[in-house]
Amino acid sequence: MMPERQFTVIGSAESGKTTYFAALYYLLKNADSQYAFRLNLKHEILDRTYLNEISQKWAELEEIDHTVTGFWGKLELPLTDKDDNNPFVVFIPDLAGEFFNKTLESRTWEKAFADQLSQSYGILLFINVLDYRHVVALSGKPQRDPKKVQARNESQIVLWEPDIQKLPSDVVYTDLIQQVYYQNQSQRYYLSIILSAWDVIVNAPSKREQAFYNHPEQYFRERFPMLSQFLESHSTTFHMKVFGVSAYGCDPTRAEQRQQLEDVEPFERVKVVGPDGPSHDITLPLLHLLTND
Ligand SMILES: Nc1nc2c(ncn2[C@@H]2O[C@H](COP(=O)(O)OP(=O)(O)OP(=O)(O)O)[C@@H](O)[C@H]2O)c(=O)[nH]1
Ligand SMILES: [Mg+2]
Repeated sequence: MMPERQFTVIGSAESGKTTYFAALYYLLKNADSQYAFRLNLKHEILDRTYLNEISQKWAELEEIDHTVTGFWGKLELPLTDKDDNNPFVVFIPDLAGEFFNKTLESRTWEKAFADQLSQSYGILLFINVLDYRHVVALSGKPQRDPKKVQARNESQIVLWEPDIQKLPSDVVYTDLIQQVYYQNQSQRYYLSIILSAWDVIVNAPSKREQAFYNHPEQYFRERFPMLSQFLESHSTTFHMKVFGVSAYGCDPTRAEQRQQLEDVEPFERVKVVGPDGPSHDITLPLLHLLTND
């Protein structure tokens, strides 16, 4: 039997999960020797339909549809190291982001996900920088009478709602990671944090924001102070690396940016900024989980 490795993917809706896998599969399939490992073509994948469909869209710089709720995308990647030694298969399920919504309210996962998590020792955590929501200051006491609330200052009072699309990003992701921790306390995880749509940072209107481009870990510490502290104080459980990843290499909604990329080799479109600086290597977040360095 071929050795298998299970990884888990965590990320709210639109966090860049499917786009990353689309680019990863396309590039591994068409790679020469750019990466530390390659697709093992001798191994039959049961079902390539999903991977082929999303990777074709990525290659044509098309946006990929929102993953349908209830769907567990099959990502079965048979890999080997460069010399064709040590073949193994990586399983990474791609899920619709809504899957994570109800965990905030119920603080439980479906059994299939809990099982996946307990079998994994690697987690890919996706955060879309386009979708960052700041922590909101809670000023004033919550009022019972909604009319009085309106009279005081509507915008100051934020009522609690367990909605993953509205809560501050730091709160949402801290809650998700804490649940991973409390349900699997004896486990050790290699954790790659993927800050997706990283091209947005280099094109940001403020110089201060642009300066984060070569320092994704700094961005993460500044924008996710609560999660950073939690991970730091649980560093025996979570062995973390942060990557700024532009899987498209541009904003796919901007025609002029897409046009600029049309003549660029697919390998070179991708931009990944990791602890060792900028590169085009889409496999780096996966490599962190595989090599356990
Ligand atoms: N600018 C930019 N946008 C990106 C990039 N990668 C993804 N996006 C955008 O981010 C959004 C979400 O991408 P998906 O890959 O579909 O996200 P997902 O996590 O699979 O989302 P769900 O399937 O809804 O859970 C889309 O609008 C993409 O166009 C990138 O490299 N750059
Ligand atoms: Mg998706």
